[in-house]
Amino acid sequence: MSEAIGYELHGDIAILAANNPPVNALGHAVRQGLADGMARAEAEGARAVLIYGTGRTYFAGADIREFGKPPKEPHLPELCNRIEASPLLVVSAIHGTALGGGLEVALGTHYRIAVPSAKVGLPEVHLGILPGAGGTQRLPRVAGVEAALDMITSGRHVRADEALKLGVIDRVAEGDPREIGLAYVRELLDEGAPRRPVSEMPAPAPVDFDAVYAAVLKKGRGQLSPATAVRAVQAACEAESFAAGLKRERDLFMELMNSDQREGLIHAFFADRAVGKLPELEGVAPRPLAAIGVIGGGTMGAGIATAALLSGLTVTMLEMTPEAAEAARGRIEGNLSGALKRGKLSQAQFEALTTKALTLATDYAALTEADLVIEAVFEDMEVKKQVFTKLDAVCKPGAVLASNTSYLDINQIAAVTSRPQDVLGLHFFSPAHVMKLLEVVIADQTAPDAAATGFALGKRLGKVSVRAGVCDGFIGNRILSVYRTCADHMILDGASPYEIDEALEEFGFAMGPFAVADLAGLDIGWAVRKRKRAEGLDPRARDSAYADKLCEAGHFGQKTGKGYYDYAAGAKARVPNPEVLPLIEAERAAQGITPRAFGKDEIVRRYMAAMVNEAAKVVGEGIARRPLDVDVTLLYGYGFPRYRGGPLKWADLQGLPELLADIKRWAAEDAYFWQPAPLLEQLVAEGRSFDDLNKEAVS
Ligand code: TC6
Repeated sequence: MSEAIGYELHGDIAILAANNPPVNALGHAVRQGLADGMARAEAEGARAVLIYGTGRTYFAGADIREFGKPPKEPHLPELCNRIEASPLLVVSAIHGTALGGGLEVALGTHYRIAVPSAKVGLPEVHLGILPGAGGTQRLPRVAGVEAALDMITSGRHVRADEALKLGVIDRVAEGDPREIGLAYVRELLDEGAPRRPVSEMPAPAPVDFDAVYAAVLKKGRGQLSPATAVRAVQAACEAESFAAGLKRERDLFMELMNSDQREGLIHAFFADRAVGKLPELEGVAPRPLAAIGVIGGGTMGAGIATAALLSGLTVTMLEMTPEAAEAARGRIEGNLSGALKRGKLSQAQFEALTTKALTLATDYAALTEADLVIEAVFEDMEVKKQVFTKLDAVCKPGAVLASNTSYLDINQIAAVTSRPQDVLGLHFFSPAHVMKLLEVVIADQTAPDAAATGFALGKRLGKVSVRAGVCDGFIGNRILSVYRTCADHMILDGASPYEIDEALEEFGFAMGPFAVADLAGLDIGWAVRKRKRAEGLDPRARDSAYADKLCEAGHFGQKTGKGYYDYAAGAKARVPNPEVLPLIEAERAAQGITPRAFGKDEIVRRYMAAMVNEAAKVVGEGIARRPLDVDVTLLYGYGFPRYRGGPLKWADLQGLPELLADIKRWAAEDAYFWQPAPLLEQLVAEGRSFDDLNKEAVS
């Protein structure tokens, strides 16, 4: 017997107890242990088998770390069939989560009991695959096609009460999984309940699978796994036998298993969990965090305050005037009423948050007791310096002082205080109570426990926190500014904003860069361009003024109804603004450029190469610690398609030598913009990948 599965004969009931922390993943030892345990129970004359998990959960799924490696027998599909075919009565007792292969094992058993807090689901589509151990064949037989399609294509976790209604589980009972499981098995034996293999249940009636397939494909924005899973469920209804349905499921599963999308999504899964693991902060305790201050109650400040209130922190909101403070309260209440409407907050909680937990102030003295203060004031170095000088004067010793700047130098800001060790950047993304990304920007003198406090705040607010170093734009905005510039160059050379948006939306971005610019407000880019010109552009840098003309005409994007697009018929019904192309043509003429055609592939390749090249510089300079930090930043803050894993995972999958060759080729037309990143050149020379760097950093 494998140690991963404990075996015990309790009277005439054999008990198989999974013991593979932390989540009882169904790795090789667990699968072998289950197969051996079934055989032993049958050989020792047991009448029934109970399967449950020790520790925090039933099986949370196949062991994802085994994906991409040669599979070892017993394979999960055969194991589920083996369990189901046993002449003994087999029962699962579920607590924690029964996910993916975990739920498939449970569906291979004849009866299922769960504790009320348990959740079940088939989340494989989030990993770029589909349930490949009979889940697409068994779930529709117990829950019906509609419910199975919903669970399998969404991957959502279903609570025990709903799972009971759907027929996925047979009973819900409070208690220890072993005890409730044993009692249930005893009851079933006593009443002479029959074995109940799901594979012997009748095939469910088909639905219009072509229509479902098309709808799911569209919703997935290029992600293949949910739509492919629809075809597997179709086989449950239409295949000539259960075995034929399983075969179809297997074929589709293998197709997805061998896809880049599977690699991308599994990379994203592990990157999510690795991003917060920073060796330099291991064992460093964060400072206490109960009361925070937010300076500036605009969209960003109000969003940060909302997130903090929702996490149970008390917030002092500082504004310049009582009127501005009241306006900030209005914004916060507006945000919170969204949570109220969605049922995430009760009316009583809403009132407590907006009265007791939130204090409005116009005097810095109100911040003396704050454990951490975040400023979200106007993006101007002099203004920020004034704020930090005042904070330095009033805040208690040890308070963490944070700036929400999106590109300014945190070292300069820290330098105006007498306590640079307490200063860091906390770069939120708007709307801050919704967007998951937080860049924790560590300045030269930031103390480890101040940094740890930044991460602790991120965790408390439910954010994905990425450590960033100081530079213009940190990780995300620095890379953004380069790929945006690449898009601007393509426009000068002949592409239209609409072609570029279309190509990138087909690539999988939620929105193309020009639609994003319209959403964010064209005035933001205009201000940055003015600042950069004032600082002095490198004479080799290409510049253009057509976008300024759009702003001069009062077109700032969605908020004014027009930008690159015209929004007269609503945000979703955007149409190209007819004023844009003539402005671009005039700019090309003024610069003596003869426009040429750009295909979608070239648009994507150049845009992505610019992104990857700058990302490699960001990693090479230590602004991001590992390639995966860049990937996570782009996934959570910039609408990068998760099924591609992030820009540096995408680059690995494309092949770094080919990408570098393209960059060098384009350098012949613009050597200033296309300067290859030293790290990219080094990796190509050494035959290594970005993921090799991730693995070295994690191991
Ligand atoms: C499948 O089953 C396919 C079947 C078809 C086969 C033919 N494997 O998330 P946490 C690790 S596909 C390996 O922080 P939580 C995780 O990396 C699978 N490792 O905890 C982390 O390790 P670290 C379908 C796994 O309490 C540690 O466990 N199943 C796996 O916030 C703790 O994880 C899923 O997709 C795994 N399957 O959430 C479920 N799962 O400490 C995926 C976790 O070294 N898992 N780890 O960083 C989850 O959704 C969550 O982990 C959770 C627990 C809800 C189970």
